[in-house]
Amino acid sequence: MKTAVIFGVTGQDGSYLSELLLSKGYKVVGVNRRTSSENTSRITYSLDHSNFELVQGDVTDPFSIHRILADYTPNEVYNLAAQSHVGVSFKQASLTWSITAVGCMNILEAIRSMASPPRFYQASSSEMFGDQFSVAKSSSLNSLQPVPEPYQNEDTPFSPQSPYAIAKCAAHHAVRLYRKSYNLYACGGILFNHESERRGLEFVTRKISNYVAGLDWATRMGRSIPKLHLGNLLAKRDWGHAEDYVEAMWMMLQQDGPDDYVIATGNSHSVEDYAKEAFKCINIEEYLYFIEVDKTLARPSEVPYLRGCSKKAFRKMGWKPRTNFKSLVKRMVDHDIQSRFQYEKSEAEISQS
Ligand code: NAP
Ligand code: F7E
Repeated sequence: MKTAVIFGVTGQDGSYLSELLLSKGYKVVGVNRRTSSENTSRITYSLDHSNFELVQGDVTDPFSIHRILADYTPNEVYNLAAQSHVGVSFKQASLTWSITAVGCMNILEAIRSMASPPRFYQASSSEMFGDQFSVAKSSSLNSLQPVPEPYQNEDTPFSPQSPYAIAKCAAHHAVRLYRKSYNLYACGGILFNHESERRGLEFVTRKISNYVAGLDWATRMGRSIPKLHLGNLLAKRDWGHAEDYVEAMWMMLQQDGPDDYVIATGNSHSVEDYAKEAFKCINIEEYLYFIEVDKTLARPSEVPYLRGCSKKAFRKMGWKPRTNFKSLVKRMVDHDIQSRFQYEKSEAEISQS
Protein backbone atom coordinates (compact mmCIF):
# COMPACT_ATOMS: atom_id res chain seq x y z
CA MET A 1 0.00 0.00 0.00
CA LYS A 2 1.37 3.44 -0.99
CA THR A 3 1.57 6.12 1.70
CA ALA A 4 1.01 9.81 0.97
CA VAL A 5 1.54 12.76 3.30
CA ILE A 6 -0.62 15.85 2.67
CA PHE A 7 0.40 19.19 4.17
CA GLY A 8 -2.67 21.46 4.15
CA VAL A 9 -5.16 18.58 4.38
CA THR A 10 -7.88 20.69 6.05
CA GLY A 11 -8.10 23.08 3.08
CA GLN A 12 -10.33 22.87 0.01
CA ASP A 13 -7.81 20.93 -2.11
CA GLY A 14 -6.46 18.86 0.78
CA SER A 15 -9.93 17.48 1.46
CA TYR A 16 -10.56 16.46 -2.17
CA LEU A 17 -7.05 15.06 -2.64
CA SER A 18 -7.36 13.02 0.52
CA GLU A 19 -10.61 11.45 -0.75
CA LEU A 20 -9.07 10.77 -4.17
CA LEU A 21 -6.03 9.02 -2.70
CA LEU A 22 -8.15 6.96 -0.28
CA SER A 23 -10.28 5.84 -3.24
CA LYS A 24 -7.08 4.68 -4.94
CA GLY A 25 -6.11 2.54 -1.93
CA TYR A 26 -3.47 4.82 -0.39
CA LYS A 27 -2.77 5.24 3.28
CA VAL A 28 -3.16 9.00 3.75
CA VAL A 29 -1.43 10.95 6.49
CA GLY A 30 -2.97 14.40 6.78
CA VAL A 31 -0.99 17.12 8.52
CA ASN A 32 -3.01 19.60 10.55
CA ARG A 33 -1.62 22.62 12.39
CA ARG A 34 -2.84 23.40 15.86
CA THR A 35 -5.80 25.78 15.97
CA SER A 36 -7.85 26.95 18.95
CA SER A 37 -11.12 25.79 17.38
CA GLU A 38 -12.12 22.84 15.21
CA ASN A 39 -11.02 23.15 11.55
CA THR A 40 -11.69 19.65 10.23
CA SER A 41 -15.19 20.20 8.80
CA ARG A 42 -14.01 19.56 5.22
CA ILE A 43 -12.40 16.21 6.03
CA THR A 44 -15.16 14.42 7.92
CA TYR A 45 -15.25 11.67 5.25
CA SER A 46 -11.49 11.07 5.48
CA LEU A 47 -11.47 11.14 9.29
CA ASP A 48 -13.87 8.18 9.34
CA HIS A 49 -11.74 6.17 6.89
CA SER A 50 -9.56 3.40 8.33
CA ASN A 51 -6.63 4.30 6.00
CA PHE A 52 -6.56 7.93 7.09
CA GLU A 53 -4.50 9.37 9.93
CA LEU A 54 -4.45 12.97 11.13
CA VAL A 55 -1.17 14.14 12.67
CA GLN A 56 -0.13 17.51 14.08
CA GLY A 57 2.53 19.53 12.30
CA ASP A 58 3.28 22.92 10.83
CA VAL A 59 5.28 23.69 7.68
CA THR A 60 7.03 26.57 9.46
CA ASP A 61 8.39 24.08 12.01
CA PRO A 62 11.13 21.99 10.31
CA PHE A 63 11.31 19.58 13.26
CA SER A 64 7.69 18.58 12.89
CA ILE A 65 8.19 17.95 9.18
CA HIS A 66 11.29 15.79 9.76
CA ARG A 67 9.46 13.81 12.44
CA ILE A 68 6.41 13.11 10.27
CA LEU A 69 8.47 12.08 7.24
CA ALA A 70 10.73 9.85 9.39
CA ASP A 71 7.72 8.22 11.10
CA TYR A 72 5.77 7.44 7.92
CA THR A 73 8.46 7.23 5.15
CA PRO A 74 5.84 8.17 2.51
CA ASN A 75 6.01 7.40 -1.22
CA GLU A 76 4.44 10.75 -2.08
CA VAL A 77 4.31 14.16 -0.36
CA TYR A 78 1.87 16.89 -1.38
CA ASN A 79 2.50 20.44 -0.13
CA LEU A 80 -0.82 22.30 -0.25
CA ALA A 81 -0.14 24.32 2.91
CA ALA A 82 -0.20 28.08 2.39
CA GLN A 83 -1.60 31.39 3.52
CA SER A 84 -3.53 31.26 0.28
CA HIS A 85 -5.52 34.51 0.25
CA VAL A 86 -3.95 37.08 -2.06
CA GLY A 87 -5.65 40.09 -0.43
CA VAL A 88 -4.59 38.97 3.06
CA SER A 89 -0.99 38.60 1.86
CA PHE A 90 -0.76 42.41 1.50
CA LYS A 91 -1.68 42.76 5.20
CA GLN A 92 0.32 39.78 6.53
CA ALA A 93 3.23 39.67 4.11
CA SER A 94 5.83 38.21 6.43
CA LEU A 95 3.55 35.44 7.69
CA THR A 96 2.60 34.65 4.09
CA TRP A 97 6.24 34.28 3.09
CA SER A 98 7.02 32.11 6.14
CA ILE A 99 4.23 29.65 5.39
CA THR A 100 4.05 29.81 1.61
CA ALA A 101 7.75 30.11 0.66
CA VAL A 102 9.84 28.93 3.65
CA GLY A 103 7.35 26.13 4.36
CA CYS A 104 8.06 24.61 0.95
CA MET A 105 11.82 24.97 1.44
CA ASN A 106 11.54 23.23 4.84
CA ILE A 107 9.81 20.24 3.21
CA LEU A 108 12.32 20.08 0.34
CA GLU A 109 15.21 20.11 2.84
CA ALA A 110 13.60 17.31 4.84
CA ILE A 111 12.97 15.24 1.71
CA ARG A 112 16.48 15.54 0.29
CA SER A 113 18.00 14.22 3.52
CA MET A 114 15.93 11.02 3.35
CA ALA A 115 17.53 7.74 2.31
CA SER A 116 14.74 7.15 -0.16
CA PRO A 117 13.19 10.57 -1.03
CA PRO A 118 9.44 10.52 -1.73
CA ARG A 119 7.94 12.08 -4.84
CA PHE A 120 6.96 15.69 -4.14
CA TYR A 121 4.12 17.91 -5.37
CA GLN A 122 4.21 21.67 -4.80
CA ALA A 123 1.04 23.75 -5.14
CA SER A 124 2.29 26.51 -7.42
CA SER A 125 -0.13 29.14 -8.71
CA SER A 126 -1.23 31.09 -11.78
CA GLU A 127 -0.79 34.18 -9.56
CA MET A 128 2.93 33.83 -10.37
CA PHE A 129 2.20 35.13 -13.90
CA GLY A 130 0.77 38.35 -12.49
CA ASP A 131 0.31 40.82 -15.35
CA GLN A 132 2.10 38.70 -17.98
CA PHE A 133 0.55 36.69 -20.79
CA SER A 134 1.58 35.15 -24.07
CA VAL A 135 0.06 35.59 -27.52
CA ALA A 136 0.16 33.19 -30.44
CA LYS A 137 2.93 34.04 -32.94
CA SER A 138 1.64 36.12 -35.84
CA SER A 139 3.16 33.60 -38.29
CA SER A 140 0.53 31.09 -37.16
CA LEU A 141 -2.26 33.53 -38.11
CA ASN A 142 -3.77 34.33 -41.46
CA SER A 143 -6.13 37.15 -42.31
CA LEU A 144 -9.20 34.91 -41.95
CA GLN A 145 -8.42 33.91 -38.34
CA PRO A 146 -9.65 36.11 -35.52
CA VAL A 147 -6.87 37.32 -33.20
CA PRO A 148 -6.46 34.54 -30.63
CA GLU A 149 -6.99 35.29 -26.96
CA PRO A 150 -3.85 35.78 -24.85
CA TYR A 151 -3.00 32.92 -22.48
CA GLN A 152 -0.43 31.75 -19.95
CA ASN A 153 1.46 28.47 -20.26
CA GLU A 154 4.67 26.93 -18.88
CA ASP A 155 6.79 29.33 -21.00
CA THR A 156 5.07 32.58 -19.93
CA PRO A 157 7.38 34.67 -17.71
CA PHE A 158 6.48 35.25 -14.06
CA SER A 159 5.65 38.77 -12.87
CA PRO A 160 4.19 38.39 -9.36
CA GLN A 161 1.85 41.16 -8.19
CA SER A 162 1.42 40.34 -4.48
CA PRO A 163 3.42 39.08 -1.50
CA TYR A 164 1.57 35.77 -1.96
CA ALA A 165 2.65 35.48 -5.59
CA ILE A 166 6.27 36.32 -4.76
CA ALA A 167 6.27 33.58 -2.10
CA LYS A 168 4.81 31.09 -4.62
CA CYS A 169 7.51 32.05 -7.15
CA ALA A 170 10.22 31.46 -4.52
CA ALA A 171 8.79 28.05 -3.70
CA HIS A 172 8.40 27.16 -7.38
CA HIS A 173 12.03 28.07 -8.12
CA ALA A 174 13.14 26.06 -5.08
CA VAL A 175 11.34 23.00 -6.49
CA ARG A 176 13.10 23.42 -9.84
CA LEU A 177 16.48 23.92 -8.17
CA TYR A 178 16.16 20.91 -5.86
CA ARG A 179 14.96 18.75 -8.76
CA LYS A 180 18.05 19.71 -10.75
CA SER A 181 20.59 19.76 -7.93
CA TYR A 182 19.53 16.68 -5.96
CA ASN A 183 17.74 14.71 -8.64
CA LEU A 184 14.47 14.79 -6.70
CA TYR A 185 11.17 13.76 -8.28
CA ALA A 186 9.62 17.16 -7.53
CA CYS A 187 6.83 18.81 -9.54
CA GLY A 188 5.31 22.30 -9.54
CA GLY A 189 1.65 22.25 -10.51
CA ILE A 190 0.83 25.75 -11.79
CA LEU A 191 -2.87 25.62 -11.05
CA PHE A 192 -5.28 28.31 -12.15
CA ASN A 193 -8.20 29.25 -9.88
CA HIS A 194 -10.24 26.25 -8.86
CA GLU A 195 -13.32 26.50 -6.73
CA SER A 196 -15.94 24.24 -5.21
CA GLU A 197 -18.68 23.81 -2.66
CA ARG A 198 -15.82 23.64 -0.12
CA ARG A 199 -14.15 26.91 -1.14
CA GLY A 200 -13.43 29.35 1.71
CA LEU A 201 -16.12 32.04 2.09
CA GLU A 202 -13.52 34.82 1.69
CA PHE A 203 -12.80 33.95 -1.97
CA VAL A 204 -14.91 35.82 -4.49
CA THR A 205 -16.78 32.87 -6.06
CA ARG A 206 -17.98 31.48 -2.75
CA LYS A 207 -18.66 34.95 -1.38
CA ILE A 208 -21.04 35.44 -4.32
CA SER A 209 -22.67 31.98 -4.24
CA ASN A 210 -23.23 32.31 -0.49
CA TYR A 211 -24.78 35.77 -0.91
CA VAL A 212 -27.08 34.52 -3.67
CA ALA A 213 -28.26 31.67 -1.43
CA GLY A 214 -28.93 34.20 1.34
CA LEU A 215 -30.87 36.42 -1.05
CA ASP A 216 -32.94 33.47 -2.21
CA TRP A 217 -33.82 32.65 1.39
CA ALA A 218 -34.59 36.31 2.25
CA THR A 219 -36.87 36.65 -0.77
CA ARG A 220 -38.81 33.56 0.25
CA MET A 221 -39.16 34.96 3.77
CA GLY A 222 -40.26 38.37 2.43
CA ARG A 223 -37.19 40.01 3.95
CA SER A 224 -34.42 42.18 2.52
CA ILE A 225 -30.68 41.87 3.07
CA PRO A 226 -27.78 44.35 2.66
CA LYS A 227 -26.09 44.62 -0.74
CA LEU A 228 -23.14 42.43 -1.70
CA HIS A 229 -19.89 44.40 -1.39
CA LEU A 230 -17.31 43.49 -4.01
CA GLY A 231 -13.98 44.94 -5.14
CA ASN A 232 -12.76 44.75 -8.73
CA LEU A 233 -15.54 43.36 -10.96
CA LEU A 234 -13.41 43.51 -14.10
CA ALA A 235 -10.64 41.05 -13.11
CA LYS A 236 -10.76 37.92 -15.26
CA ARG A 237 -10.01 34.44 -14.00
CA ASP A 238 -9.86 30.92 -15.42
CA TRP A 239 -12.12 29.06 -12.98
CA GLY A 240 -12.32 25.27 -12.79
CA HIS A 241 -13.56 22.73 -10.21
CA ALA A 242 -11.14 21.58 -7.47
CA GLU A 243 -12.14 17.91 -7.86
CA ASP A 244 -10.72 17.90 -11.41
CA TYR A 245 -7.55 19.71 -10.32
CA VAL A 246 -6.54 17.36 -7.48
CA GLU A 247 -6.56 14.56 -10.03
CA ALA A 248 -3.91 16.46 -11.98
CA MET A 249 -1.79 16.72 -8.81
CA TRP A 250 -1.85 12.95 -8.41
CA MET A 251 -1.16 12.37 -12.12
CA MET A 252 1.97 14.55 -11.95
CA LEU A 253 3.49 12.16 -9.44
CA GLN A 254 2.70 9.06 -11.58
CA GLN A 255 4.77 10.00 -14.66
CA ASP A 256 8.14 8.61 -15.79
CA GLY A 257 9.89 11.81 -14.73
CA PRO A 258 9.17 15.03 -12.81
CA ASP A 259 8.01 18.20 -14.56
CA ASP A 260 5.97 21.39 -14.12
CA TYR A 261 2.48 21.69 -15.61
CA VAL A 262 -0.13 24.38 -16.12
CA ILE A 263 -3.60 23.17 -15.09
CA ALA A 264 -6.55 25.27 -16.31
CA THR A 265 -9.79 25.17 -18.30
CA GLY A 266 -8.65 27.56 -21.05
CA ASN A 267 -11.66 29.84 -20.50
CA SER A 268 -11.59 33.21 -18.82
CA HIS A 269 -14.50 35.06 -17.18
CA SER A 270 -14.74 38.29 -15.21
CA VAL A 271 -15.89 38.54 -11.61
CA GLU A 272 -18.98 40.27 -12.99
CA ASP A 273 -19.62 37.31 -15.35
CA TYR A 274 -19.52 34.99 -12.34
CA ALA A 275 -21.95 37.21 -10.40
CA LYS A 276 -24.32 37.44 -13.39
CA GLU A 277 -24.36 33.65 -13.79
CA ALA A 278 -24.85 33.08 -10.04
CA PHE A 279 -27.85 35.47 -9.80
CA LYS A 280 -29.29 33.80 -12.89
CA CYS A 281 -29.49 30.55 -10.87
CA ILE A 282 -32.22 32.20 -8.75
CA ASN A 283 -33.83 33.85 -11.80
CA ILE A 284 -32.49 37.34 -11.14
CA GLU A 285 -31.40 39.21 -14.26
CA GLU A 286 -30.96 42.65 -12.60
CA TYR A 287 -27.98 41.44 -10.60
CA LEU A 288 -26.18 44.81 -10.51
CA TYR A 289 -28.95 46.17 -8.27
CA PHE A 290 -27.69 43.90 -5.46
CA ILE A 291 -23.97 44.73 -5.84
CA GLU A 292 -22.08 47.64 -4.33
CA VAL A 293 -18.55 48.26 -5.54
CA ASP A 294 -16.42 48.81 -2.45
CA LYS A 295 -13.04 50.42 -3.10
CA THR A 296 -11.67 49.14 0.19
CA LEU A 297 -11.87 45.61 -1.24
CA ALA A 298 -9.65 46.45 -4.23
CA ARG A 299 -6.06 45.22 -3.92
CA PRO A 300 -3.00 47.52 -3.99
CA SER A 301 -1.95 45.64 -7.11
CA GLU A 302 -4.22 43.44 -9.21
CA VAL A 303 -3.81 40.51 -11.58
CA PRO A 304 -6.12 41.63 -14.40
CA TYR A 305 -6.30 38.61 -16.69
CA LEU A 306 -5.72 34.87 -16.36
CA ARG A 307 -6.44 32.22 -18.97
CA GLY A 308 -4.39 29.03 -18.80
CA CYS A 309 -3.28 26.79 -21.61
CA SER A 310 -2.91 23.25 -20.26
CA LYS A 311 -2.06 21.55 -23.56
CA LYS A 312 1.11 20.06 -22.05
CA ALA A 313 -0.88 18.39 -19.24
CA PHE A 314 -3.27 16.93 -21.83
CA ARG A 315 -0.51 15.80 -24.19
CA LYS A 316 1.75 14.24 -21.55
CA MET A 317 -0.71 13.05 -18.89
CA GLY A 318 -4.08 12.96 -20.66
CA TRP A 319 -5.51 15.44 -18.13
CA LYS A 320 -8.49 17.60 -19.03
CA PRO A 321 -11.12 19.41 -16.96
CA ARG A 322 -14.64 17.96 -16.70
CA THR A 323 -16.54 20.88 -15.16
CA ASN A 324 -17.29 23.99 -17.23
CA PHE A 325 -17.93 27.51 -15.96
CA LYS A 326 -21.74 27.33 -15.96
CA SER A 327 -21.91 24.02 -14.11
CA LEU A 328 -19.30 25.21 -11.61
CA VAL A 329 -21.39 28.27 -10.73
CA LYS A 330 -24.60 26.22 -10.55
CA ARG A 331 -23.03 23.57 -8.31
CA MET A 332 -21.78 26.22 -5.89
CA VAL A 333 -25.07 28.17 -5.75
CA ASP A 334 -27.20 24.99 -5.45
CA HIS A 335 -24.98 23.73 -2.65
CA ASP A 336 -25.26 26.97 -0.68
CA ILE A 337 -29.05 27.03 -1.12
CA GLN A 338 -29.24 23.42 0.10
CA SER A 339 -27.02 24.21 3.11
CA ARG A 340 -29.35 27.05 4.06
CA PHE A 341 -32.38 24.71 3.84
CA GLN A 342 -30.61 22.19 6.08
CA TYR A 343 -29.71 24.91 8.56
CA GLU A 344 -33.27 26.29 8.66
CA LYS A 345 -34.64 22.77 9.10
CA SER A 346 -32.37 21.92 12.01
CA GLU A 347 -33.06 25.30 13.68
CA ALA A 348 -36.79 24.64 13.37
CA GLU A 349 -36.36 21.14 14.85
CA ILE A 350 -34.36 22.54 17.79
CA SER A 351 -36.97 25.22 18.50
CA GLN A 352 -39.74 22.56 18.53
CA SER A 353 -37.90 20.10 20.78
P1 NAP B 1 -6.84 26.65 1.49
O1 NAP B 1 -8.25 26.15 1.47
O2 NAP B 1 -6.57 28.02 1.99
O3 NAP B 1 -5.98 25.60 2.33
C1 NAP B 1 -4.69 25.89 2.79
C2 NAP B 1 -4.26 24.81 3.76
O4 NAP B 1 -2.97 25.15 4.29
C3 NAP B 1 -5.20 24.66 4.98
O5 NAP B 1 -5.31 23.29 5.30
C4 NAP B 1 -4.42 25.37 6.08
O6 NAP B 1 -4.73 24.92 7.37
C5 NAP B 1 -3.01 24.95 5.70
N1 NAP B 1 -1.98 25.73 6.37
C6 NAP B 1 -1.88 27.08 6.47
N2 NAP B 1 -0.79 27.41 7.18
C7 NAP B 1 -0.18 26.26 7.52
C8 NAP B 1 0.98 25.94 8.28
N3 NAP B 1 1.76 26.89 8.80
N4 NAP B 1 1.33 24.63 8.43
C9 NAP B 1 0.54 23.66 7.92
N5 NAP B 1 -0.59 23.89 7.22
C10 NAP B 1 -0.94 25.18 7.03
O7 NAP B 1 -6.21 26.56 0.02
P2 NAP B 1 -6.65 25.66 -1.23
O8 NAP B 1 -7.57 26.46 -2.08
O9 NAP B 1 -7.04 24.32 -0.77
O10 NAP B 1 -5.29 25.59 -2.04
C11 NAP B 1 -4.33 24.57 -1.76
C12 NAP B 1 -2.96 25.05 -2.19
O11 NAP B 1 -2.97 25.36 -3.58
C13 NAP B 1 -2.47 26.32 -1.51
O12 NAP B 1 -1.08 26.22 -1.37
C14 NAP B 1 -2.82 27.42 -2.48
O13 NAP B 1 -1.95 28.53 -2.31
C15 NAP B 1 -2.58 26.71 -3.79
N6 NAP B 1 -3.36 27.17 -4.94
C16 NAP B 1 -4.71 27.26 -4.85
C17 NAP B 1 -5.45 27.63 -5.95
C18 NAP B 1 -6.96 27.72 -5.90
O14 NAP B 1 -7.54 28.33 -6.79
N7 NAP B 1 -7.60 27.11 -4.92
C19 NAP B 1 -4.81 27.86 -7.18
C20 NAP B 1 -3.43 27.73 -7.24
C21 NAP B 1 -2.71 27.36 -6.12
P3 NAP B 1 -5.92 25.61 8.26
O15 NAP B 1 -7.15 24.84 7.91
O16 NAP B 1 -5.46 25.39 9.65
O17 NAP B 1 -6.01 27.05 7.88
O1 F7E C 1 -10.12 36.82 -6.14
C1 F7E C 1 -11.53 39.98 -7.24
C2 F7E C 1 -10.10 39.96 -6.76
O2 F7E C 1 -9.65 36.08 -3.82
C3 F7E C 1 -10.42 36.67 -7.51
C4 F7E C 1 -6.41 31.83 -4.51
O3 F7E C 1 -6.88 30.52 -4.43
O4 F7E C 1 -6.55 31.82 -6.92
C5 F7E C 1 -6.99 32.50 -5.75
O5 F7E C 1 -6.56 33.85 -5.76
C6 F7E C 1 -10.62 38.05 -8.13
C7 F7E C 1 -9.50 39.04 -7.81
O6 F7E C 1 -8.91 34.66 -5.79
C8 F7E C 1 -13.66 40.59 -4.37
O7 F7E C 1 -9.54 41.27 -6.74
C9 F7E C 1 -13.46 41.35 -6.40
O8 F7E C 1 -9.18 39.76 -8.96
O9 F7E C 1 -11.28 34.75 -5.23
P1 F7E C 1 -10.04 35.56 -5.16
P2 F7E C 1 -7.45 35.03 -6.36
O10 F7E C 1 -6.94 36.29 -5.82
O11 F7E C 1 -7.52 34.91 -7.85
C10 F7E C 1 -5.13 31.80 -7.10
C11 F7E C 1 -4.84 31.02 -8.36
C12 F7E C 1 -4.39 31.34 -5.91
O12 F7E C 1 -3.31 30.76 -6.01
C13 F7E C 1 -4.88 31.81 -4.58
O13 F7E C 1 -4.41 30.98 -3.53
O14 F7E C 1 -11.79 38.62 -7.59
N1 F7E C 1 -12.51 40.39 -6.23
N2 F7E C 1 -14.17 41.49 -5.26
C14 F7E C 1 -12.61 39.89 -4.99
N3 F7E C 1 -11.92 38.93 -4.36
C15 F7E C 1 -12.27 38.63 -3.08
N4 F7E C 1 -11.60 37.64 -2.42
N5 F7E C 1 -13.29 39.29 -2.44
C16 F7E C 1 -14.02 40.28 -3.04
O15 F7E C 1 -14.92 40.85 -2.46
